[in-house]
Amino acid sequence: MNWTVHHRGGRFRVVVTKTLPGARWLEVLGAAGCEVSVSDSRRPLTAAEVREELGARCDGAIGQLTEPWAEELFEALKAAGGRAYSNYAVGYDNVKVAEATKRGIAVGNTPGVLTETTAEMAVALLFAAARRVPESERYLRAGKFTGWLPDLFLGKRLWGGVLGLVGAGRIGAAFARMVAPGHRMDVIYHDLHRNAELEDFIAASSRLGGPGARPISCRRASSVEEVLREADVVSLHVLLDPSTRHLLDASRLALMKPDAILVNTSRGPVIDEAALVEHLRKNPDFRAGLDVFEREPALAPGLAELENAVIVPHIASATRWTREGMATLAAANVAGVLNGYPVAREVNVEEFLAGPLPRKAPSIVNARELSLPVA
Ligand code: 8YV
Repeated sequence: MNWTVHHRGGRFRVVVTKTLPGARWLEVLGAAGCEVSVSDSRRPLTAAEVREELGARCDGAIGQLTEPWAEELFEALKAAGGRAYSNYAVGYDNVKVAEATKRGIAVGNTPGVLTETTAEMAVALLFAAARRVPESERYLRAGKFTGWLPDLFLGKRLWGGVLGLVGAGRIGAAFARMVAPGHRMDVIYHDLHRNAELEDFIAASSRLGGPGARPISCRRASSVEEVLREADVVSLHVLLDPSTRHLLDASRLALMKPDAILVNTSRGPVIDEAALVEHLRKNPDFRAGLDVFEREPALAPGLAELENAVIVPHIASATRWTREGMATLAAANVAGVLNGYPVAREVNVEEFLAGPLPRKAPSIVNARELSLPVA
């Protein structure tokens, strides 16, 4: 593994543990007076490797979901003079924010820029699973298609069904907006908070109708179990914490319709993956579309052999625009904190990425705890 240094001689020193897409993020850091040390490693770095590069002098770091940003690394960053860290992700279950806060280190993430992109992957997984796209493609490529048949790869009709969300935040709501009106699906969601905006959107879409379109509804369920029982499609959009680890275990999977479709673009450990493999084996009409896995990059034994599972390698946010945008937001978080810019209350990412960068840190999750100025 090599580290490449950009903008040598800058006032600040920033360590970036993976080469990020695009050029803007490096421009942002350069303009903010940062010398940037970037790893070219294609495998996850160990804490020891990151610590070594932080060295004796480091003001900020941009890291990845695959790295444990906890006591050891924040202690090393603090000892090197560090004040800012940004995850290259919206989720930050790999970060012990309290350990950073304790040491006066700001923690950034990259919300907004991956909302629709991630929802699009949930849509892709849903339709691939419902209409058995990867399975039938494998059959075709294997030369098994010897003639049209009336019952070849019968799938599941989504039109008029019930769309279930576990978690109706930014990404969950975007997914529902993309699917429910066009396929005239009723929405049932479980979330700690009511999503009135989503409810209003579905009500307005229902009124718009269209030729022969049935009215559609959106209802907040009082429990996850209610969503699982009623929905034809269940898409997971929760963050990972102790309350959501193995949220879908064997007993909750058993509540779902035998031909339901389960989509997961959130975090792998939200599903007990071994239990899901068992459930998929026992219920051949049940389907799963998975972007994330419990022990990435490993898959639960048997999962890869199951035809009723559609699996992709954690790429839900992987469009060029989004990944370049994530890099710019992460860079702006670190550059903003180091330069003493205020933290944005909310950022319009389209505007933030298109124009000259506002002199703000776009998303710092412990801004209040650190009493950083907010604008
Ligand atoms: C990325 C993600 O795949 O943002 C997140 O929380 O899971 C995805 O956008 C990942 O973070 C890349 O590091």
